[in-house]
Amino acid sequence: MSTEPEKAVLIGVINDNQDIRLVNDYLDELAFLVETAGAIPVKKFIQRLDSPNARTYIGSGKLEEIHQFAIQEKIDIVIFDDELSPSQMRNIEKELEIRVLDRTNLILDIFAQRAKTAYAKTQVELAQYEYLLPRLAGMWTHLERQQGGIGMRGPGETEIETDRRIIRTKIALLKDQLEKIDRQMITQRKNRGKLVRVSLVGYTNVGKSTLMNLLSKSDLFAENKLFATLDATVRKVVIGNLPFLLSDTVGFIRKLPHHLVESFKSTLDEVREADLLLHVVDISHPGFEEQIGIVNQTLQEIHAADKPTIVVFNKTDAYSYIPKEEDDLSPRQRENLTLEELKNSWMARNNAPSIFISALKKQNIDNLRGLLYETVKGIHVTRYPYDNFLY
Ligand SMILES: Nc1nc2c(ncn2[C@@H]2O[C@H](COP(=O)(O)OP(=O)(O)OP(=O)(O)O)[C@@H](O)[C@H]2O)c(=O)[nH]1
Ligand SMILES: [Mg+2]
Repeated sequence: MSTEPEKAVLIGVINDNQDIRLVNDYLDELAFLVETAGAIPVKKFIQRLDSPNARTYIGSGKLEEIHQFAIQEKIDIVIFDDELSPSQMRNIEKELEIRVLDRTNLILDIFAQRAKTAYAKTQVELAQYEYLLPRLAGMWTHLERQQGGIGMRGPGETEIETDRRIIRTKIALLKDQLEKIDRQMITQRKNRGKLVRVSLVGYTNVGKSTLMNLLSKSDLFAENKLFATLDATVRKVVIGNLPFLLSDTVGFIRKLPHHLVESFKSTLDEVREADLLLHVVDISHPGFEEQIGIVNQTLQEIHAADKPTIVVFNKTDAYSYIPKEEDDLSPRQRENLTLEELKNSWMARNNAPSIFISALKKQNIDNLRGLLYETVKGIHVTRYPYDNFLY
C-alpha cells in the first residue's frame, strides 16, 4: 500500500423540507472530519430523497454515478454523512467495490488516532467494539484465531456467534478496566478539596483549549482540527486571590456517535460534577446557533444541563457579516448583522450571562476574568458562608 493520502467522496441526503445550504454545511463539516482523519475530500454528492433507500441508502442511479466517478478519479473511500445499517453498508460496498464508511466510523477512527492516554484509548476501544458488535453478521472476521480458538466454539455454533462472544468478553473486560480507572479518578477528585469547579464545554474546534491555556497559563494542545482534545485536563487557576479549578475536555459534534458518548461518560464526569460551565461558542462559524443547540442537547444527555452557565462567544476577531444595500428591502438575515447587532439581539433573547472575546487575539479577556471572579466567588460564598479567608 502506498503512503499517499486516501481520496474520499462524501455523500449526503436531504429531504424536501431541508435547505440545501444546511446540507452543504453538514458536508463541509464532514470534509473537515475527513481531513482530520488524514484523507482528501475530493467531491460531495447530495441526493434529495423523501426517505433513505432501505437497501442502499441512496438511489441506484446516484450509486451508479458515484461508481463511475470513483473509477475515473481513483477514489479509495466513500463516506456517508449518516449512520448506515450493517446491511446497507454491505450492499453499497458490493455495488461500489470500494471501502464504505459512515459518519460514526469516521468519528471513531479519529478518536482512535487521537487518543493518547491509556484511559482515552480504552474508552475509544470500548466504543469501537460496541459499534462492531451488531455489525458482525456477514463480516468474515477471524477473531477466534487470534485468541487460539480451541475449545471456544461449542458444537453447532457459527463463526459469527464465536466472534460475538469474544467481543462481548472484550467489552466486559474494557468496562472493568474503565471502572478501575474511574475509582482512582473519583478518589483524586475527592482530594481536590473544596475549590469551585469550572468546566469548559462546547462544540469541537471552538477554542476551548486555547482559552484554557490563556486562563491557566498552561500549554495544552490546540490546533485547527476536530477533536484535538480527548482527555479531561484540570488546572488550578487563580484570579485575584481566588483559586478555582478549570477543566478542558472533549468537544461535542452533530450526531456524536451514541457509543462514544456512552464510553466517554467518565471523561465527561468532569463536566457533570462542575459548579459552573463556560459554554464556548465559535461566533465566526456560520452554524454557531445550531452548534449551541447540539451542545445543549449533549449536555442534557449526560445530565449536565441546568448548571449555572456563562456563554463565551469566542473568535470575535474572525467574525464577518454581509452588509445589506440600502435599497435592499428583503428581510435581514443573521449573516447581515454586525457583531454589535448580534450581541444585542442575543442578549435580548437570552438571559444566561454571556461575554464576547477573542482567545487568540486576547481581546476582552480581562472582562472575562472579572466575570469569572464574581461568579466563582458567588458560588463559593453560598457554599461556605463562614469561610471568607479566600478574599
Ligand atoms: N480566529 C480565531 N481563532 C481561534 C480563536 N481561539 C481559538 N482559535 C483557533 O481555533 C482552533 C481550535 O482551537 P482549540 O483551542 O484547539 O479548540 P477546542 O475547542 O479545544 O477544539 P477540540 O479540542 O478539537 O474540541 C485553533 O486553530 C485555534 O488557534 C480566536 O479567538 N480567534
Ligand atoms: Mg481542545
